Amino acid sequence: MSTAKHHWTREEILTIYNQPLMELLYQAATVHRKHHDPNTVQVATLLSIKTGGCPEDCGYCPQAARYHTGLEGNDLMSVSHVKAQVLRAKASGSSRVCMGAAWRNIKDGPEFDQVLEMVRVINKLDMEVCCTLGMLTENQAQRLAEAGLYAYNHNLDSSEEYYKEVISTRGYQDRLDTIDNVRKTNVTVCSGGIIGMGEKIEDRAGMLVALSTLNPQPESVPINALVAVEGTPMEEQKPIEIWDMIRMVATTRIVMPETQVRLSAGRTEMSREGQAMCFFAGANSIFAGDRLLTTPNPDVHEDMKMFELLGLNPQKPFIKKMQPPTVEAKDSQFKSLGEKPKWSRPEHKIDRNEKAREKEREKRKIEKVIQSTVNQSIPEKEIQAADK
Ligand code: SAM
Ligand code: DTB
Ligand code: SF4
Repeated sequence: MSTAKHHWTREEILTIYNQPLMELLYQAATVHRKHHDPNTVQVATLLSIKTGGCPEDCGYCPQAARYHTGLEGNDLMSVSHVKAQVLRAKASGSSRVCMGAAWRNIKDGPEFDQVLEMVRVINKLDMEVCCTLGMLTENQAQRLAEAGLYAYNHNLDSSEEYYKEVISTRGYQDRLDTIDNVRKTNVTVCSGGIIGMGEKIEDRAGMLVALSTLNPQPESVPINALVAVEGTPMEEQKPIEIWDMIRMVATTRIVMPETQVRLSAGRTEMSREGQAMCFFAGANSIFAGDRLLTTPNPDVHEDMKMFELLGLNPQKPFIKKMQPPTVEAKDSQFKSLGEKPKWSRPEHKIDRNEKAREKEREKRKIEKVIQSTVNQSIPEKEIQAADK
């Protein structure tokens, strides 16, 4: 039975976040030791199973089709390719796999069936399976649960107020509705956010209020530092200071004592000493592998050296909750309903998102002009050749 407090206010969280660092670290490490083994850190692996071409306008995301990030997109991966990647990850010490798809939402049909098959295959390899596939309905969550999904990742990203400055194609409540649908099943909830998008400390606290007042609290909370990708609306954001990450991790640990706090995007910019302080402050998971979804991540051998240096052990799977059983497709109780989740489409304008979109349009125009010039020059060459 959880004893976590669920009625944190923004003021209380700000007081925790802003206290002298040594007090904050001591408090967070004390809470951490009460609920977790301080020398165990979960190693998880990200797999981008469908890359790029997303219709949403998330200002941080290199996979949004409307920004010009030069990213090479990919269709949905085959089940056998996923299996091979997962076997590699398992061999290098990973106990959890998170499959990400650049989708706004899940659509019932052959692609979702293929993802369900991936979940079955990975669960049978005795790895915790997590997916992040965008918005979903209750029936879709039930089908994922039946296939053996352990966790669903759906981030709140920031406070409700600042979310409006980041995304215009969906609202905060849409995110909460998806989390609610996941909660109706046995699948655990993974939800966190990003720091360094230009938000205030009050927004970080606001996000932690939204997460910690969920009942039950999310079993997993990823804390990402923005990876400012060229071409996205946030390309010019300055990197956060390590102190912000340490304070954010420590505060997350204090307000959500039982959750797995995941030190996620942004580790390439962090020193070993900085990461060690994050582990001391309560982070107990990393994403390993030289790529996150589309951006670089530290080398796995370097991470293992860091574990050795700090005396950390990789966490075994299913420590916090039992492995879910897998039901085969032919025995499924939850049939496809041909559904798509409903969402609010606020469509307010965000200046920096509009500017980045305009840049993409301009670049496309130029590319078209170049292409048509090249095309026009072909008959001219042919004429010259014929003239010889
Ligand atoms: N499309 C799905 C969705 O939005 O829920 C899943 C994939 S999405 C890439 C998963 C999460 O990655 C986002 O919610 C965001 O928190 C994080 N993310 C994406 N781009 C990032 C970036 N440039 N820096 C840090 N975190 C990022
Ligand atoms: C999360 O909060 N962070 C991970 C995982 N959940 C899916 C993704 C980070 C993505 C960073 C940008 C990229 O590599 O595309
Ligand atoms: Fe699409 Fe997810 Fe990226 Fe937003 S974060 S643009 S929903 S892939």
